[in-house]
Amino acid sequence: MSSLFGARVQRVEDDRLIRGQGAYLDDLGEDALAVALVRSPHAHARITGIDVSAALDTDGLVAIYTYEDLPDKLAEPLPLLIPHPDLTHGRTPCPLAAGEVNYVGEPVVMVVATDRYLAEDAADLIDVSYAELPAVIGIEAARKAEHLVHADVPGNRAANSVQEHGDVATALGSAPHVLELELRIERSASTPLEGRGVLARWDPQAGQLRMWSSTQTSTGVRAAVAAKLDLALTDVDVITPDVGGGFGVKIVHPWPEEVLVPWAARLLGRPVKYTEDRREHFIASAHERAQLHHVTVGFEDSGRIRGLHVRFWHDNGAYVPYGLIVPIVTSTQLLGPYKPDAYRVEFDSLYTNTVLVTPYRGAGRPHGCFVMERTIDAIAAKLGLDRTLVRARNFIQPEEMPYDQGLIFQDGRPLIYDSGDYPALLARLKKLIGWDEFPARKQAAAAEGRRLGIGLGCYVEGTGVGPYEGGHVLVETSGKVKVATGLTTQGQGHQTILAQLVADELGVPLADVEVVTGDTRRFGYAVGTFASRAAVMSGSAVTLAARKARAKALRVAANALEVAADDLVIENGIVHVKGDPEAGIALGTVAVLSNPLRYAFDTAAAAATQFASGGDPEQPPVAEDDEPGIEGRAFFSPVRSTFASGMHAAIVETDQDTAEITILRYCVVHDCGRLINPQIVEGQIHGGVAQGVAGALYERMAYDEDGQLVNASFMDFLMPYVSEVPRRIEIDHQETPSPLNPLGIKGAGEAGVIPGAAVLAAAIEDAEGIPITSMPISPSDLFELRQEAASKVPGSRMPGSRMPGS
Ligand code: MCN
Repeated sequence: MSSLFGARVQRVEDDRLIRGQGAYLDDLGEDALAVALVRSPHAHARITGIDVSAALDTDGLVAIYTYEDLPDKLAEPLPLLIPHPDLTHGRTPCPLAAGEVNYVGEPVVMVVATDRYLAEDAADLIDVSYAELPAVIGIEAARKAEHLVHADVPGNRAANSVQEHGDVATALGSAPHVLELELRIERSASTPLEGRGVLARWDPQAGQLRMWSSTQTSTGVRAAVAAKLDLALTDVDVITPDVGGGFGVKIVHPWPEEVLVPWAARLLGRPVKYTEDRREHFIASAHERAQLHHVTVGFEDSGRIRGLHVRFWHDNGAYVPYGLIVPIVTSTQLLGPYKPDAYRVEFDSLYTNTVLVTPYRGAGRPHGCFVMERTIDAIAAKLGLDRTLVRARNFIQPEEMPYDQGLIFQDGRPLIYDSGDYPALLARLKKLIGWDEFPARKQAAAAEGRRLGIGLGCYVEGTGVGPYEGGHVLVETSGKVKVATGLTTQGQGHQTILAQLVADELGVPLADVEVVTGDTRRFGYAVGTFASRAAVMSGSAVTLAARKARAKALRVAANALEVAADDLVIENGIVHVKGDPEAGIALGTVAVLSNPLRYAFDTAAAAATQFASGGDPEQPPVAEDDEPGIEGRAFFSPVRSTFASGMHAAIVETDQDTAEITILRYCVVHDCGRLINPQIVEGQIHGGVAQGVAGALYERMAYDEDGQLVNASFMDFLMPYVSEVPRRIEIDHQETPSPLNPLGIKGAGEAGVIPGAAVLAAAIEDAEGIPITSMPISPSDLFELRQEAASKVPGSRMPGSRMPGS
């Protein structure tokens, strides 16, 4: 049997989904009551009264709840998921606002009715009165702190954090050249096609709760709900149905609705469901990315960096349920493949009266990559050197691996790169995009009056973050194999790749393996899907579990065939002596033999009879250290994250008149260790690049000064269509195995998005000759930059001011 590891296996999950046979949250619970939420229309206000009287006569109304109705535990602020010593002023929201609202969209009242329309009708009739308070919108306002988001948080500062390796002051002081840059990334968001949603059923006889949530962590939701509703873990099941994308936003657990809905279901004794609508997703889920960075870099004539000092400010929105993960990732992953002699990073995480900020695909890395790559481009420009040369002169070399960056990473462990070959990646990228040939192409285009530019961006990404993930593998007496892992799936293809791994280990056809994810009934211990960790964590765990099942199968078969287990192999679902496929036992029959009760009603049972033996009458039927069945259960817990890497390059054309930006080519070289399924990895890269391009050129959450999100719909928020994403994304893989897991793999799920802003800023800058320091950039932004640049050159004609056709 040829190995399925590394094979371009078609995704097994797609057929069902494409035929419309998927079951997403809103497809479930037709019998459920519906929830609508009255949300704050103000960015910052005190609640002075809630009058529900006008709503009470609404048809179908079942219940109305305000903060005052919540039992003690539910009335407390929701948990701070990831505390950090530097997070001195962590604030999390209550499920319903407790007297004050801190962003437009914050839930204030929950309405339950027989359907969503009626619930919305009743919600419209509820009169909440507010005394408005000054709103703090944007990083500058938060830093000035003329007004405070939380009265007890001075300076609006949730955290201040500093890391340093080497002596940056000395390094900068001794550097022949010093540059300073100010670099900004604006707000964006995950915007999965399916919003958040939760359904809960309470079984009063059993005293048990069953929930379905469109989440990235069913075990996290279960733990939070059990704690908040005072239930034993064993009395709560959380099932993740098909999920229409998450991209980070569905990891926060629990969302207010995730505790309110099961609480109401228990109280009312009826199933209750909440499905977020698109406007709610815009204003009341979570955003990411907004950061302002000040960089001071000192370097030599060669371009080698002596000292790098990055001071930045992170807009964390109104609350920090997710702790400091985003700015910590920026501060530590910013260095990418480079090794400055000394590095100091300091950030403030600041409260603003806007929706909270939690990780969105890339989680702080696109910002870090933008800062580092813009800095390297600025060094190259200052010294008149080729941009790839400056990069190469700063690379960590393959022989220096494992490389300790001297920082503490997001998992609290030392930031040590496990493996990678950055010079080789760069060589591949230059070849793929034709870097050395580009100047001639640019010149030829210029002769035709066209502006072309090329840019590149490099990153290193910590993936496969711990602490653990588990897997369970069970061989049925039919020979089919059931696999369960606790983490959830949102479209990454886990059913396929985990089946590939188990089929390889157990020697069964892929079609005989069925994988279940995100169902606490099937696997109760799990962390979740984020940080590009499923392949490394669950991939390794199910592999180890399958190896255990295999060892057991071989032992049972060896006993039945009266041969040594070492002489046996499993191929096509048959356990047989090496080189003798005719004389073997079907794996299903082995499963029958593994159970002294021989409890099976299929052909495997009949086949098993020929091996029947009474066993040793002096021994118990199941030995003390054994169990019936062919099963394996294992956990994988790596010592630290593994570091994937990659480099992207793009060629763009900017229109002289309209300032329209067109991507002519987009190339990716990528190293996520050994590839389980190159086709799936390429799909992940395509999706990531689409989101990277979106963040660079189109998507921007636009708050006005009162904290109203003015583009809270797909009419105004420019999510790119297929027409805006590069038609062809050219990909080349490099495989540098990780030594930190049994499969040698690294993660791939976020990589595509990371360098998008850096690459496109560089390419536009190259085309225009104007520094690009803030992303995203739209044609009108570019037009304004052209005018600004022209106004600084006395007597020059403003580029871009030429009328079309002139
Ligand atoms: N893979 C592989 N070989 C490797 C590495 C990965 O074949 N060496 C495969 C994996 O087996 C998996 C896929 O590539 O099928 C992504 O793997 P991994 O990097 O482990 O990432 P996760 O599965 O943990 O997914 C999380 C990641 C993140 S953090 C976000 S955000 C994101 C993303 O995945 N959200 C997504 N990709 C998404 N894709 C879809 N369709 N929807 C989302 O919400």
